[in-house]
Amino acid sequence: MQRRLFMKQASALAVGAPIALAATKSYSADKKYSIALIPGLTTDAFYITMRKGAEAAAKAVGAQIVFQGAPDFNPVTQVPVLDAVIAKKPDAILIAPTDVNQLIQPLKKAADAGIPVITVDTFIGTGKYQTGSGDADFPLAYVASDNVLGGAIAARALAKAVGEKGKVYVSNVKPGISTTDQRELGFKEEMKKFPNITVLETQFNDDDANKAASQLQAVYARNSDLDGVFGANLFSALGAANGVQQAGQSGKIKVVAFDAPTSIVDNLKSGLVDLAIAQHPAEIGYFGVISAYAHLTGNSIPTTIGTGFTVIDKSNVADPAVAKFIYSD
Ligand code: T6T
Repeated sequence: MQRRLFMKQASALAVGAPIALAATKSYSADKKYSIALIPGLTTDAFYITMRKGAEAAAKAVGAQIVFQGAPDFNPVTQVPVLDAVIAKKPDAILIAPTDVNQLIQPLKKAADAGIPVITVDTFIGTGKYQTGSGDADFPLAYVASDNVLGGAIAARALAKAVGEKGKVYVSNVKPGISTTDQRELGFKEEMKKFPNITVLETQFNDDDANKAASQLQAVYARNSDLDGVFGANLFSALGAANGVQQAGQSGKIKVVAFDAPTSIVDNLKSGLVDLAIAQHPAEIGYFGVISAYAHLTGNSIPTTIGTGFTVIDKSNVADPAVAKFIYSD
């Protein structure tokens, strides 16, 4: 049984230079801190799993998590949620911003109100915080997967699956999301090492799996020699895989998936999906809360915390050490 674990967490735990930051509020060991967690959207297994990790950390330090989000991955619906959270004056805000630019000013309001902000999963601006430059460096820390690396892992896996030649494309959400932009970037950079693979134009699905499925069929209709697709997040991958199945091309058009919802198990076993790159969302939630707590209790924290991946395929999906990284529903 082949087991491939990509664990970067310990080595990447303090990538950013630790900066001494004075906690904005007085603290006491007995205080029960209220930490808000605003996901990209509430119904996504990725954020549901992140919440579990956040709750586990909150329990360990005696804090309270307020989980509040929007029904879709969209700044237009996320900003009012953020405003409502700011009005409740939590001790800290953890947020997965749904756009690199559109969340800067809304989050600045939280920082100006003295509420520490930590971004989880996604970032605003360049993602380089506490640098003293730019308008988006005010969050204290960024806790996330290395998404460029994730895209490169996907490219290598897809290149191998298609025999290092042919036509592939990226099924992605929409431009302006730090995570999925970086995955596409990492994927395309790595694909340059495979000159016999043509990367077709990216298809953007607005986080809608049905749209991703239709797009797969449309790309296949235009390219009957399509060899593979990289689904750059949960809904992109799920939709692309469904599209492959609906087109009767299961196992012929190769699918590499980012994220690992429960449905991935059957899709890997049946051969519809070749490989899934599971992030560690529980770890992101856990270290997000621990970072907030550390800051609130007067400790300095690293500006960047990198979490790991587990690469799952048919050969290791039944291994409990691997299967534990399948997301919660
Ligand atoms: O891939 C995750 C997350 O990392 C990304 O920022 C948005 O999509 C997901 O939540 C999966 O749906």
